[in-house]
Amino acid sequence: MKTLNIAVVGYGNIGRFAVDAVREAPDMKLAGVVRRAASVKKSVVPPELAGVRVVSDVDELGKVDAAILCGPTRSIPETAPQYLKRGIHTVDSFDIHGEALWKLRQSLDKAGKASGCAAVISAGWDPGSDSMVRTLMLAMAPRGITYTNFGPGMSMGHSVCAKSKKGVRDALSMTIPTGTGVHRRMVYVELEKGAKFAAVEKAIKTDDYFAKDDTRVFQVESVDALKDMGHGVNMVRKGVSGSTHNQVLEFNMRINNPALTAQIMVACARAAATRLRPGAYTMPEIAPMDLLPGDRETLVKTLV
Ligand code: NAP
Ligand code: API
Repeated sequence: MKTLNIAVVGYGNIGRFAVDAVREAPDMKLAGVVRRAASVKKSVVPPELAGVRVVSDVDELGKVDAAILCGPTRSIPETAPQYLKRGIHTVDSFDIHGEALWKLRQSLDKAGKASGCAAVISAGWDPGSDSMVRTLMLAMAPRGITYTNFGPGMSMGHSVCAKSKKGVRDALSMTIPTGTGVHRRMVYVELEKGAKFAAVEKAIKTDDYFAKDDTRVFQVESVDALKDMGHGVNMVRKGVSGSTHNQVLEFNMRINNPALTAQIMVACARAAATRLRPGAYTMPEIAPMDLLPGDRETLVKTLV
């Protein structure tokens, strides 16, 4: 089995768990961690990174097969092409569903084809593995309704978005399921000195991440005191196979959000570096076996 050299880009919640998942993968080696220059300069090296190369430019790491991009979703359209043009396959967990996700796929498809690389976009659990489950459910019961009910749990994407607003020191966005795929967002913010709560509340509620949901914002003394990175999903489809009604399909999980997201991104890095042709892919476009290490014939004999 070829050993893949993997770079983890951005050392936040997902980045930390990505380092762990790469270390546990039988076919991967951690080439190093790429951080913004200011973070490399400022930070004391955390004990788990002792002996790991932490750099601000991926070129310092030598040959890298794939980069796992763990920065904020909104940084991905600018960051991913920089890796693709260097001949490095990419994986991101871009989580703004719909048009924005589709546009990212269009632009990275061009960039990947130009440099002979694969980009797996929106790899995580939602979008990501949940998207694969939704696709499969649709094939199993083509007519019907699927409800995706999240949480209760911490959405990293919404928390990152809330934290990016001017005057916010830290933020936690909890997703509360109210049934039939509808959610309330409970957002807890710790403010910088002098920040105006009303302005922060407005900036959060009008952002695309929150605008369509019932969003309630609360000022708190300490976000850290409230934080629990557990999350989960209940997906249920009730529909029709052929002309037969009342087919009920259900998928449930309770998870540590960044640990699962990072593990899935690592599996997608394997597919990008060993299986996929140049271009951009979302997870439902990838054969599930391409996510696994090991020989295809053995997998067919033992898994199917
Ligand atoms: P985080 O803890 O804030 O970490 C992001 C890291 O990226 C930071 O620690 C920083 O690392 C780097 N960074 C910060 N600002 C940046 C910028 N403007 N440009 C480039 N890099 C920047 O965030 P997280 O909780 O790991 O979540 C990251 C993203 O994952 C979220 O935005 C979310 O959308 C996505 N996500 C997706 C799924 C899914 O299922 N699809 C699930 C969970 C999360 P350095 O200081 O080391 O540079
Ligand atoms: C939510 C769900 C899951 C988010 C999963 C992932 C994240 O709002 O809780 O950022 O944690 N859409 N995109």
